[in-house]
Amino acid sequence: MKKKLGLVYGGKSAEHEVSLSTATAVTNAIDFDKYEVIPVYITYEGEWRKGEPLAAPAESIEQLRLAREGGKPDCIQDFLNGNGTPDIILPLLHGTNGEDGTVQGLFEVMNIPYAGNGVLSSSAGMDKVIMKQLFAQVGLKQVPYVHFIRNQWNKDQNYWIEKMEKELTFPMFVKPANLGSSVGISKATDHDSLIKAVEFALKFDRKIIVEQGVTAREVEVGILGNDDPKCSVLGEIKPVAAFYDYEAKYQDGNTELLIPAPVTDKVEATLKDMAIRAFKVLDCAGLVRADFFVTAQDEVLINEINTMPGFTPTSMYPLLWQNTGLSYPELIDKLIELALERHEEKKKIQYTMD
Ligand code: G1L
Repeated sequence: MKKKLGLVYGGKSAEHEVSLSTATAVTNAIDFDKYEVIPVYITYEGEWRKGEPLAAPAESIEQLRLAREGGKPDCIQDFLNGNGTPDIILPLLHGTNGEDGTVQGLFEVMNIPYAGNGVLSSSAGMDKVIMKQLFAQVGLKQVPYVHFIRNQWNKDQNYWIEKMEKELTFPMFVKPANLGSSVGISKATDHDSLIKAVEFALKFDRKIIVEQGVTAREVEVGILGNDDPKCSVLGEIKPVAAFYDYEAKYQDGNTELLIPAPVTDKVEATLKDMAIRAFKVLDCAGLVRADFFVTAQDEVLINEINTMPGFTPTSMYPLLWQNTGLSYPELIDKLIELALERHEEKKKIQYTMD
């Protein structure tokens, strides 16, 4: 019997289209002799539509944008009733309800194995402040930052401005704490732009983080595994043009990837050790991409970890593993294997005293 593999993609998110391309790429890498691939499309409105099993890889993203007729609406109900429930799920979703742990919680309740991070690491990884507090707990070096909530800002704006200007130096990066993407982020270069940046970020979240800007190289590593995770080779993101702001940075063509990243053996060892500690302190599972700053003095600072990294064959995470000797199809197989392994582990847990 082939295993029924559910691909859950789309979603109520700005990254809906990215999710569709990712799902298309994944269908092109899956072994159809081994798996029956079931597409589950979540519309922009949040409606779940489960399609018929795919006979072959999707030829375009449009094929995966399931119409209501093709898929039944509200298939969450179908899932819960056990009609054609997948044996294992790949959640290819971004942002709210995708990588914040809520959809992972649904799969937990349904007792279906799923690839990637669980509820705790997904939600902790979505909140930049919580993530940094956990990093600090295990002594990971990071850039200085200040954080507060809307209510605190409204009560005493001057206190917070003074605190930021005392503890941090310009430029500063002002960010909503809870967003996966770069919406609401801006750079503050002086007192006035700092206030504007905070007011702007507060439109997108009630919790704000203000980070000190650093002049450093950006180096990333892929981590793969469950209880004994392993690191990939390192990759560096090099901005090509002089413009190095948040909008421009991740647009196609504005950066160049260097794999492996040209760093010393010592930097590489330090970075990998920090990456594993970060993975463990958030209790991650399956995969994580960990992002670092490496200064001109070879100081290594952790920036953040991404529990749902970009995942097309040309994204950093799959490229890092390809350069480590694991092809894209092999990587997907490994993530499925890790999901099943973790599910088996969970089954061993005793929930009652008798
Ligand atoms: F389930 C996997 F394979 F672990 C997995 C799930 C999701 C890997 C990578 C991703 N990433 C994404 O879904 C995305 C954030 C690129 C979609 Cl928008």
